[in-house]
Amino acid sequence: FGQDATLAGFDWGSYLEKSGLLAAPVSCFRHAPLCAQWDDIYVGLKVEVLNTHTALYWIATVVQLTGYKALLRHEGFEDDDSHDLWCNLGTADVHPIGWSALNNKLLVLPQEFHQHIKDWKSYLMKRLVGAHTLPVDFHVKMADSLRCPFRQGFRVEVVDRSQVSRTHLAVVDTVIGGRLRLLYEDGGLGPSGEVLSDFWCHMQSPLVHPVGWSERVGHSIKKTDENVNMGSHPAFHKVLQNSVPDQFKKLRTVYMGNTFFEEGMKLEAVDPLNLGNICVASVRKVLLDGYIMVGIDGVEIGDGSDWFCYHASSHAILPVGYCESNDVSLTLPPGYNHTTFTWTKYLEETGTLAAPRRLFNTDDIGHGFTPGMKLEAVDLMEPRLVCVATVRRCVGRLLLLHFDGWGPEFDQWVDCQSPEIYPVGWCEITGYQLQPPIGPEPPQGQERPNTSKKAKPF
Ligand code: MLZ
Repeated sequence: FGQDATLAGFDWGSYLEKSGLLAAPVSCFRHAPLCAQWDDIYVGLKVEVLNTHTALYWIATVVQLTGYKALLRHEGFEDDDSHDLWCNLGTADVHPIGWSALNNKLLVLPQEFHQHIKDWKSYLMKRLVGAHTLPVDFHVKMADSLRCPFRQGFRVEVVDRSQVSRTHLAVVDTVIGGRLRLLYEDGGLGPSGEVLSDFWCHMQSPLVHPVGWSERVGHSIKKTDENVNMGSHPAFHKVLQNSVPDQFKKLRTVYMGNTFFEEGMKLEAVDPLNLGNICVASVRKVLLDGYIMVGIDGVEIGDGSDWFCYHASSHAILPVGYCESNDVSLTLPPGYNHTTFTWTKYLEETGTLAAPRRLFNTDDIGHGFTPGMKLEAVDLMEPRLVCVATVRRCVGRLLLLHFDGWGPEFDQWVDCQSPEIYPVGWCEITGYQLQPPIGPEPPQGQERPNTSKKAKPF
């Protein structure tokens, strides 16, 4: 029966069986294909599935679900799990019961059963009456949710990976599963035409914006160096087309009124260059449309080039005291230590105010992730890579992700609604390459060392 597991490279099914861990359900990932439909997908459903060896269809029951992958048991095997087969519901030739009949395909009893099921028509009837099956529009919905408003040649503004405080114009080169490969307009080409500087992000990433955004909100943007000619790259052969706000995710509108964030106010923020650290930070500048520039206390270079833009609704900025009340180790400015640091003293010493708690988006939204769940997650420091990962902690709407096989210094805090995390099986559906774990898993339960070492930007 079924598909060749090696075709997909890394095999989630046997990996999870070995670790005994669960995958986060598709319904946890709001931006993921079929998220809204996933309530209709559960253990016990019966489907018609193609046997790729015989090119015939037969009935199977979903006996386990991990992300998009279902473990199927063909009708007739009853309690015998020896022929169970993992298949990706997003890619496999699986259909609701009744589909074969409607589409003039044959449902054929596999050879193995000819012996012990004599009257298979009445056997099937008995098994199928009242059975639950896939929604009829399952594949239509799947195709709908894979549509993407971006294609090669679209221009966007995106964070400049060489200087995170500014954006830069870039052109979409490739789109895979809603993830964009962006080429900076003056990124440069190497001797054999290879791109010297690119950036990957999901189209709903907070790092990417329509053309004109930086000017509108007052964010700094790098001027494109006209001397660098990208013309020989295929993405630049297209008639370039400016992206528009409609193509992007709407952020919640924040009323800035007269008690919004103010320059100098203190907060806690995820360090954009060290995503495993939540640091003592300051509002450095207030832009328009609810955006602020944030600097990490004590490690700023001083010229503003390492400030980072966060929207007021971002999960990555947190009120003073958030780490302490959630038992997360706050990364302190150099020269401070955990035995003596208190926010009250620090605010007094620095003559500053804490940003008011109500300005932050810390709504607990009941996301459904729990520690130990597996998923496919972007390594945001090398955002081309989608990796095998595990939820290590859940704190409010934040998830601490661990990349399987990598040390805890690679762990990253992300929002539970981040568009850069995907259910198990997403890469297989979209054709994105999945980075398997490297080496043996390090022992569980290690605490992340609280270093302030800066990782290289992205
Ligand atoms: N070049 C990097 C790759 C790290 C990717 C880790 N992904 C979880 C390194 O080897 O450090």
